[in-house]
Amino acid sequence: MYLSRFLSIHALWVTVSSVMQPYPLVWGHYDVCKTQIYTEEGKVWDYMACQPESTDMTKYLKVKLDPPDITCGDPPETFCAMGNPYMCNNECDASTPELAHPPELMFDFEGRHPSTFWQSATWKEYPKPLQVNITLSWSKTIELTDNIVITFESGRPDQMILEKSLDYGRTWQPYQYYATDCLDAFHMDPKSVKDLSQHTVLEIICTEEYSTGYMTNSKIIHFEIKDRFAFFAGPWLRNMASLYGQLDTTKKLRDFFTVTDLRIRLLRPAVGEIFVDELHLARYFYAISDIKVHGRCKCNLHATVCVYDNSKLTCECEHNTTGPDCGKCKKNYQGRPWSPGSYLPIPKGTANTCIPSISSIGTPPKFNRIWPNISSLEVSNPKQANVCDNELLHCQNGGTCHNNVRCLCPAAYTGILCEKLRCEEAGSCGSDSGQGAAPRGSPALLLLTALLGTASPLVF
Ligand SMILES: [Ca+2]
Repeated sequence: MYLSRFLSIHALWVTVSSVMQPYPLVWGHYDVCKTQIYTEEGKVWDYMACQPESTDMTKYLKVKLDPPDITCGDPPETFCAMGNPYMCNNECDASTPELAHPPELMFDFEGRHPSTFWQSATWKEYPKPLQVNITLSWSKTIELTDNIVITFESGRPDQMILEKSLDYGRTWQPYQYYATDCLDAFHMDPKSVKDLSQHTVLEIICTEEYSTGYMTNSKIIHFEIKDRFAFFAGPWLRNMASLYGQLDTTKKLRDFFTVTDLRIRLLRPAVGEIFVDELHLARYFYAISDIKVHGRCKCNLHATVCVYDNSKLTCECEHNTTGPDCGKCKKNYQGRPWSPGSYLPIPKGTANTCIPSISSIGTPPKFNRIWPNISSLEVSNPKQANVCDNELLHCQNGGTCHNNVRCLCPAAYTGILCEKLRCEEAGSCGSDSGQGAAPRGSPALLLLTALLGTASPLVF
């Protein structure tokens, strides 16, 4: 028995070792889903919350432009030089590689001189607006971990909206408005991220910081992820525990940094003067040399590896979970409802593993259909995780573990791990019985309070 258990653990360890990749602990812990620990019984698995490494997500996106034919060069056209708007004999020609500016040049390796860039057609149809949507799609939920940085080769646009989608592009919400004049363009008062606070961190603002006209030297637009993190983790992001605590307990905050798609809506090119120079419309266009998006696959703290296969990102789920985001329990592991892992308690978090579909006395019929009896479980699935083991999977409320496959509960309790009051199931608990279990998540809240110290509670 022990030998077979050891061998299966050893096999698992070899598998895990072969897929685990070492990387620096830039983002704290959560880089391992399980580890072996030594107990009196020998080696056993210790499960913990885990997440993939933060990485350059532009390698995995699909880009779409709207209108689709807005890229310059088909037919060839001339435009004015970036540095000198009165020198208007530069050429864009889609059929000549050296003169073409296709969208993929927004995501190639930058650092060479001159830059490579995508460029739109010029504003020759003025006064009809020159508007372009650039949609970046991952077909996968990702969590942003660093600023989105857009580097323009042309002047930065006079009006632009950065939008996000959480449902693969079906619906869109604004992330941030950018304008030379926020009031005029969007009827919004100009703000900077630095005007926000822990309480207003989710506010959608219009900023004039990145739209300072045609002749400015800076070509960069940010969407400030790190400044927003800093409201919780401090200016140098040293107190990541505090940020993780907030992400864990505040779904809205976590969702704010989660996207499946981004959309850059270019609404008006840089003009730099009050009036558009109608005699030189070839001065006006958009050109972007680089877009940076850093993030990680959202795997609900159940995976450290996210694979890119057939142009698709998928979490390699641990903890008996499955799905592209590890968002449900594997078949036959639905012994308790699926739950995401938790960052708390710091530093290892809580794995919230899925457990086999088997219950103690009073097994619901659906579980009976999956597991006709205990012996069939033991025979057909010798490698399955235990329901309880007195080491990591504790029976609660005084329950005792029987043969690792069921908790024997005291009379007042029921549930796979004796986690439920029997009277709760019957709906007959008195309001002052004094027996009620602590509210779910209360240890997490206590820890969070400790982590945040004197910080006032968040209101979203
Ligand atoms: Ca480039």
